[in-house]
Amino acid sequence: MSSTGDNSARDALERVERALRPTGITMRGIAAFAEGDGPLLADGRHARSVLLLGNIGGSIWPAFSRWAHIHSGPDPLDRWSKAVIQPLAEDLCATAYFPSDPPWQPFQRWAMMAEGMKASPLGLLIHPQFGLWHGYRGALGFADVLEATAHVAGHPCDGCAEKPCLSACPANAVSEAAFDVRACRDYLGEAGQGRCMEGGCKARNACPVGKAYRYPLAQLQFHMRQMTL
Ligand code: B12
Ligand code: SF4
Ligand code: SF4
Repeated sequence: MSSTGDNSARDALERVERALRPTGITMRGIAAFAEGDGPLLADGRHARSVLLLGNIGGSIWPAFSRWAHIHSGPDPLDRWSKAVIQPLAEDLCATAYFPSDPPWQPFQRWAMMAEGMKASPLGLLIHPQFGLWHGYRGALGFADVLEATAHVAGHPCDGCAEKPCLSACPANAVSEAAFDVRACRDYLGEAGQGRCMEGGCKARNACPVGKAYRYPLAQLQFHMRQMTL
């Protein structure tokens, strides 16, 4: 792939879009890096561009559920994401990164660079349209400079006077200062079984932004189960 505005760069992005369309994974912005600042590529160079790939609302759930129905084993969502994204990386001579693979790549930092989003009190990045209902399934690193994507306008939490996410957590794990992972986990292990485990994180559900993108119940329950494994 070549540099900004080139036909080959545009072709590559179109190929990614076409290949991902049946999966519900979407292109979630491009983070641009100065020479030497990007993550390492498979060939030892540093990436100049990272294309983030992820879900918006329940976009991946139909394709992933069909796949999971016939592929058993641990970490199904991570394995499905790799089955979709790795061949694409090879096809485009790009390097694939995955959010759960150690050492953790800074997906949230990349997403902030790519789309200008900021963190909510839950630690999750909040999007003005999709709210807290989006995530990342992988990313593709390129040696070339790709055209950066537009940033979102504003940070929804700034204009949210009541901040219902802060009071909705039965474990008091969510505060403006920090997200208390331990309090959340302890709660999920016992009292949370019938509550957050069944209907999804109460703090996330309480946020009024992007309600139309809330995950379907089966997906909410799946993510909660994965978090406690
Ligand atoms: C470790 C981890 C966790 C740990 C948190 C441990 C901890 N002490 O923070 C656990 C397992 C608890 C967790 C839980 C969840 N996580 Co998590 N997690 C990660 C992971 C793998 C690494 C995060 C990290 O430490 N990064 C540090 C460096 C490497 O990254 P960074 O971008 O420079 O740093 C940012 C984060 O540290 C962030 N941050 C700081 N404190 C917290 C606290 C929490 C809970 C989160 C989510 C982020 C966060 O702010 C930094 C500045 O940008 C990332 C994937 C990734 N590779 O980034 C997902 C990730 C952050 N998680 C994600 C999600 C969705 C969740 C859950 C909602 C999962 C679920 N059940 O549905 C819950 C959140 C629960 C809640 N009530 O809010 C998403 C966030 C998407 C978004 N919109 O921002 C990510 C990006 C994974 C993905 N596939 O998209 N997570
Ligand atoms: S409820 Fe308000 S403060 Fe909390 S995440 Fe949503 S917009 Fe931000
Ligand atoms: S999953 Fe439940 S306990 Fe954990 S932060 Fe969300 S509301 Fe609180």
